[in-house]
Amino acid sequence: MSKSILFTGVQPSGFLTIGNYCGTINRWTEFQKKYLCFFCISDLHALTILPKKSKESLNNRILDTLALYLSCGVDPSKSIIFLQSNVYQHTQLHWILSNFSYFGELSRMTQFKYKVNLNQNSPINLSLFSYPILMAADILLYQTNFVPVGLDQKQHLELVGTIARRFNKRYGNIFTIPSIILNNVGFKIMALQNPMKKMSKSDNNLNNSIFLLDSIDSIRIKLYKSLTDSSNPPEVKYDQYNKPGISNLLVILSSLTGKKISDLEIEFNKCTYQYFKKSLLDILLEVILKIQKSYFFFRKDIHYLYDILRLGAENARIHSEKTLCQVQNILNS
Ligand code: AQP
Repeated sequence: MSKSILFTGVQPSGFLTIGNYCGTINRWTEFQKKYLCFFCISDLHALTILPKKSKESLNNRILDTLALYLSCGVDPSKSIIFLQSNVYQHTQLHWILSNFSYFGELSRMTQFKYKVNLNQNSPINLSLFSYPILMAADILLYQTNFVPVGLDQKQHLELVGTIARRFNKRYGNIFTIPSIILNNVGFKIMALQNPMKKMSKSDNNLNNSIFLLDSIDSIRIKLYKSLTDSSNPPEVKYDQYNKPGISNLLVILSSLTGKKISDLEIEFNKCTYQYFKKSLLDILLEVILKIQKSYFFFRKDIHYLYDILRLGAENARIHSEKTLCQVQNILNS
């Protein structure tokens, strides 16, 4: 029996954060054993917020992201790793699907509204608005069964299902309807200085995010400076509304160790925040330094990285072309 298909990706819009890691990347090796996985580097998506950056800088970010995929355990001999812009079928299907996507539903996307709000003084790119349609093309081209994402992408995924159903209703069962995989813990890691908002790789305040490539000192400083609360005595307890900072740190620790939050609350009962942060720092460094060790090994070998992208694109084109042909045939008939 052939394996189910899983599609996932990251935009090379900055260095990956522990938000990206806890939200989805930490399970990629597990998925790789079960499914035929497509790991995309979504450079076209990154253009929605990087239009002014030079090509070289985007290029470097692509290679950084690829080397991070490898150091997080993605294996090019088992999975298909590719660059979105190398597979033209994505933009082609994007345009076709635009005809099955409504202005109203795109206007309701909270991430779009959030990003518009962040950039109030700049013009809004059309690409930022139609981002979920390109995401629909990415996923539907591969007849994907499963898409692991963090909570911020859940609404987009639901829209992908809506677009696919709309198309199928008119033309028959062309697209597989994908199911979302959401981690039980870590699906929304919050910013360290402002735990009411999501940790993001493109956040202008670097102290809000721990990056997988941060130095030990930087991780230590960011973690120690992270916002907690003034409970007296200190209380390491999950309470998202009254103690968002400590709750966020508990979620990160739970995600990295696999321990339940309720067990961590008992373990750190009556401990100072300083002690709690030190324990989290030890675990964080253990995870991140292991990733960094192989990252620097892979990142040096540019030829190897380009070979992976070349082979990955060839494979991705073969798979995606089948669906695109089917769609084009049905539209032209
Ligand atoms: N803070 C987060 N907590 C949990 N999961 C997260 N993800 C992102 N941030 C968090 C998940 O990581 C995957 C890759 O994200 P993306 O590159 O597609 O873009 P994003 O969701 O917009 O992530 P960022 O880091 O916030 O990027 P920028 O700053 O460029 O917008 C996705 O599965 C996402 O859910």
